[in-house]
Amino acid sequence: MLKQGRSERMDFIDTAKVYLRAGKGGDGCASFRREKFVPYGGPNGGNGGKGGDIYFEASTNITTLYEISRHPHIRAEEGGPGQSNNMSGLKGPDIVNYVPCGTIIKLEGRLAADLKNHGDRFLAARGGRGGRGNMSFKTKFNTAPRISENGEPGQEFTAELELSVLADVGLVGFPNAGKSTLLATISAARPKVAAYPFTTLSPHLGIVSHKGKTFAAADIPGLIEGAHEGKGLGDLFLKHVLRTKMLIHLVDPAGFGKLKPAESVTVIARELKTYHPELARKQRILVVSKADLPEAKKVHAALVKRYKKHPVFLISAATGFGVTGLLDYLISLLPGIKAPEIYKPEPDGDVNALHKPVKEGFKIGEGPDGLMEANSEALNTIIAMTNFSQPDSINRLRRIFKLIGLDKALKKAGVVPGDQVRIAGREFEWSEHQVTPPHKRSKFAYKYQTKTGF
Ligand SMILES: Nc1nc2c(ncn2[C@@H]2O[C@H](COP(=O)(O)OP(=O)(O)OP(=O)(O)O)[C@@H](O)[C@H]2O)c(=O)[nH]1
Ligand SMILES: [Mg+2]
Repeated sequence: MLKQGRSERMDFIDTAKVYLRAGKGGDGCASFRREKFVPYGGPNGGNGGKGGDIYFEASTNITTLYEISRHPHIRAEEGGPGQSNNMSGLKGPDIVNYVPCGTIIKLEGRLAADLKNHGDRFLAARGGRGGRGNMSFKTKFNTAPRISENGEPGQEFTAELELSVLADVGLVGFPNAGKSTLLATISAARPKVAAYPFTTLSPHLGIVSHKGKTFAAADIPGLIEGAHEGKGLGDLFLKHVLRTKMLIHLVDPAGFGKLKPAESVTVIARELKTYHPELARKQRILVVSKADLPEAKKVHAALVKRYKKHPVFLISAATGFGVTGLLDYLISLLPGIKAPEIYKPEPDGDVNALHKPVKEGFKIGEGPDGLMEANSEALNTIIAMTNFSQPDSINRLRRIFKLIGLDKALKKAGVVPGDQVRIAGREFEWSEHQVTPPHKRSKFAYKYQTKTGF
């Protein structure tokens, strides 16, 4: 229903900005086995389930980013909480977003993935791990831990998606040159064809099969002089031929407006070069279209004379004249040309690299209200995973602060016992009270017991 009345151009969306939030891990459970005739049943709180991940997957069934741009907030579900009886929580379901082949994904401004082929998958935001239940904190020395972790928060990113259609051959030229007619003749694609300029408003992809060989061809809206300044439909669509192996430049023997065919060739060449040097480097084949028109032969002969090094073809998509010859030439050339690497994903754009290891340093400084603050991604996680309702969890947190060197760093920054400090957004009163780890406490007791013969 909604589709009615929407223009072709509105449906073709080639950029989208989406906000991703992967699922938080489920909280761990702290419980003890209580059963008749089973004294000291021990801890039996299960771990929380992992939060849902968010993926992007390339699919040939999708041609635009329209759907995804309409739902820019993507959130995966939380993992289930752990339960008593040592039951783990359920895993939060993953979300897979399907995007067209040729979608580039930037995470926080860094190019993280280029999904080229059907089925290529990219993990864009990882769900948090489930918090540990008290069962997993049980040791020889601490057999009744009253500690459980909260689930780890899921990763959050702003992702920018950009579609750059993947084709082997790009069709370029002035409006009305016959680009769409040619694509419709050589492939099953059915772009709109009409006798007025700017019929095509968005790129079209067609798969061409010729003598057992297959390649993809892309038809883009017509270019005019000054396209790089936004004239006509501008050069917005040129990025869709950026990754092709070669270009077919269609020349209308009737020219375009006041421009003669030969002049139109230089104008298009200039527009391509202004947009991206890669387009000027690409092999370009000149093809005079509409061979059935009386002036076509003359125009073809003039271009052959002018561009001696280039092959110049004469075809008619309407009658089929010369089309086979052109396709023969294309399939002989294509295997020898490598597609240019325009987009190279940065290694640190990957989601795993964006997720800093826990040992990463922290920043210490005064906050806007004069309180001493310590911040880092790892601290955020540590605080979020601490269950502040359990005294033993708070003691564990103290030991972690000591272990990662936060104690020393705060002392160095001038914090004295009794001061308020803010760690990852949460306020604490700083004390140097040393907490003996339970295993050390118990070890001592154990040694003592063995020495005294208990
Ligand atoms: N006589 C003749 N007319 C043709 C031939 N190929 C295309 N045409 C006509 O030329 C006109 C424009 O064709 P399109 O294929 O829409 O041209 P286009 O280059 O895609 O145009 P835009 O999408 O506006 O950039 C249509 O009226 C076609 O019927 C041909 O080989 N011979
Ligand atoms: Mg067209």
